[in-house]
Amino acid sequence: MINETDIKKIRAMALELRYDILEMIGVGVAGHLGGSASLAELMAVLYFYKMNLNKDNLQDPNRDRLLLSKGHAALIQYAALCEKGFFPREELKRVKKLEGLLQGHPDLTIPGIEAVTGSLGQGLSIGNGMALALRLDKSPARVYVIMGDGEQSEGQLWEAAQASAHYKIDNLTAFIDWNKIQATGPTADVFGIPDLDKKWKAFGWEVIPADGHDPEKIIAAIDEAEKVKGKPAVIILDTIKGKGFSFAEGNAAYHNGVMDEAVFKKALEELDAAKAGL
Ligand SMILES: Cc1ncc(C[n+]2csc(CCOP(=O)(O)OP(=O)(O)O)c2C)c(N)n1
Repeated sequence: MINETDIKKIRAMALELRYDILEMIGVGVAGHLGGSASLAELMAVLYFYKMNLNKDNLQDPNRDRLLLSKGHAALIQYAALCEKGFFPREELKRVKKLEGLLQGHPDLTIPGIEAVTGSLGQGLSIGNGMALALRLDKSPARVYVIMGDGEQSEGQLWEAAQASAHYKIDNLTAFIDWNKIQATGPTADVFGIPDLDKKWKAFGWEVIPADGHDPEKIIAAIDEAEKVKGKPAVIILDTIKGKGFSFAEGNAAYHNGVMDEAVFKKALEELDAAKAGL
């Protein structure tokens, strides 16, 4: 079982990742704050506690793989990869600049990125292929695929979900960032997928719900998912879009919004207050 000190470290890392997101977006430029911030705790758990992935094993066939199927939230993945030392911090200042390494969606030129994502609905298909290859190689590595709740409207995703069940893929853990808001408004209004848990169950998956902002609960859910054999497992993370920034929480305007000076300052102040309270 994870101890209190390690949990604190994960919480602290999730905060650092949120600072990094702010640094990348800056003032007066659109950036995916909401769907990045909702994943901070999960990313901190995966990259800094769970996954076998570091600077020295990036080419190791037995490394764990993470695919951010909701690729528009790349900033949170870039933050984690940067904190792991996969590229210099200066790159955070050059996000979405032609001369920079980090573009608007994950790209294979970035150390630690395993697939190009951004066209929603494709990550699970890619993950299935990787997981099957790893199984053939008798590798202990696991594949983690992170999807959005808005992304659940993509048909390809449900074909992939059936394939995972058919092939009894149990070396892959899928996540749904159930933050209930997509690009233009509440997911339920734009393209609702009611009974998400029942649908995944009906598709042959083990479904595990978890509080997506509680590192301890996330870890317990991942451990539970790993114990599932002979079928795939998905963790539905109950999250808040824009978590950590009061003005962005549950607010579709910050899906890909612009912060002015005042809002940016408020964002920093809120992170500072959270840090002081750790
Ligand atoms: C195939 C495809 N259709 C549409 C889009 C445009 N798009 C980008 S983000 C987004 C909403 C995604 O919502 P969700 O999966 O809930 O992500 P989150 O709210 O967690 O950021 C859409 C429709 C896309 N990237 N790919």
